[in-house]
Amino acid sequence: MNCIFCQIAKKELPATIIYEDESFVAFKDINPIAPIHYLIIPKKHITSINHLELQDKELMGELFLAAKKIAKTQGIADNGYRLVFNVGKDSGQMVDHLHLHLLGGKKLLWS
Ligand code: DGP
Repeated sequence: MNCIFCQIAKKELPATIIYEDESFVAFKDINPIAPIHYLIIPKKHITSINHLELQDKELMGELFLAAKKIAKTQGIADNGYRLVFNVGKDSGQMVDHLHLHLLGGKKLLWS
């Protein structure tokens, strides 16, 4: 499978990794739209939210806990941040590996 986010998770492609644990990698988005813009991905390849299985339930809970931890360590937990999943073509999902956008560092407008 030729998945760029799997390759980033395996360190076969470069990225600025800011967090890693057994199940997830988080790295700077190559095209940031906020002062802080990270992508948090499961190391397991899942194409999108549409492709989740019941067995992924615990992993997805852990994904949100990782996001909370990263927001805290990056100093944006108190001011607030936005978590976004794009799902499918109408959302603009460009990379077919489930990823959670973590955005912060400024007041975010909804547009
Ligand atoms: P989405 O539209 O939700 O699929 O967002 C994918 C994001 O991934 C987009 O904001 C740009 C980012 N991106 C795409 N390719 C790369 C890459 O090779 N490296 C990094 N760091 N980010 C990437």
